[in-house]
Amino acid sequence: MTKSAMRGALIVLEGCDRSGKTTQCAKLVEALNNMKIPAKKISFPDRSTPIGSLINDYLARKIELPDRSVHLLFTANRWELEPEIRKQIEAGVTLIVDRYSYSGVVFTSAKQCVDFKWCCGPENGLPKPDIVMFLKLSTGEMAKRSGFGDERYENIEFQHKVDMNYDKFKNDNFIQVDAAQDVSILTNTLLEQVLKTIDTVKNQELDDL
Ligand code: DGP
Ligand code: NA
Ligand code: NA
Repeated sequence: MTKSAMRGALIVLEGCDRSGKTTQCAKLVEALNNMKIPAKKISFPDRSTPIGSLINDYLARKIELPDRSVHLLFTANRWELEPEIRKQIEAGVTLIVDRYSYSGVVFTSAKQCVDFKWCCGPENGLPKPDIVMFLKLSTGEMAKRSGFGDERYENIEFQHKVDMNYDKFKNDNFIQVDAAQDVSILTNTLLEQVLKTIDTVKNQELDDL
């Protein structure tokens, strides 16, 4: 049986806090929709679900949870949306995702005593992104942007560990982009990759992590 419709692409933006992911995700969806390409934005953690609400309380320091337990909540939050992700992709919608499994692994394993490999386990079987665009912010730029809020993880020292952990993911569908560029130049750079990816994968199966 051949599918007549072409699938959408699963595009993920990753990076440290303050790297501009949220802004760029919104701009990409807007640009694609202006070109009449169906596209939607998804953000992880999705704080609107019951699990997301627990994650929000944890990040806001309202509750304490063991590191592995909260790790599994973040992962469960992605699994909550897994059916919807597959449905949208199959329906031809390109998803621009603000953080994904890579955040899960780099943030938790930046904590002491939680092993990188252990962190990857529960992500297995989630839809694999067709491309991951890593918004790289230099140490100096990160300090300049700083102005972190009160949420857990929002400090330079922890973000440096996160940044170093991202290095472990460098492979062929993980591309690094300079996040310090001018906002609209950065959007154009990312959009070019997105359009290329949409075209490349339209007749391919979606992989699993
Ligand atoms: P954001 O809403 O993108 O600002 O993310 C909230 C914070 O949670 C941010 O510091 C990154 C962190 N984070 C995102 N995803 C995960 C995850 O899966 N696991 C852990 N431990 N932290 C995550
Ligand atoms: Na944040
Ligand atoms: Na965000």
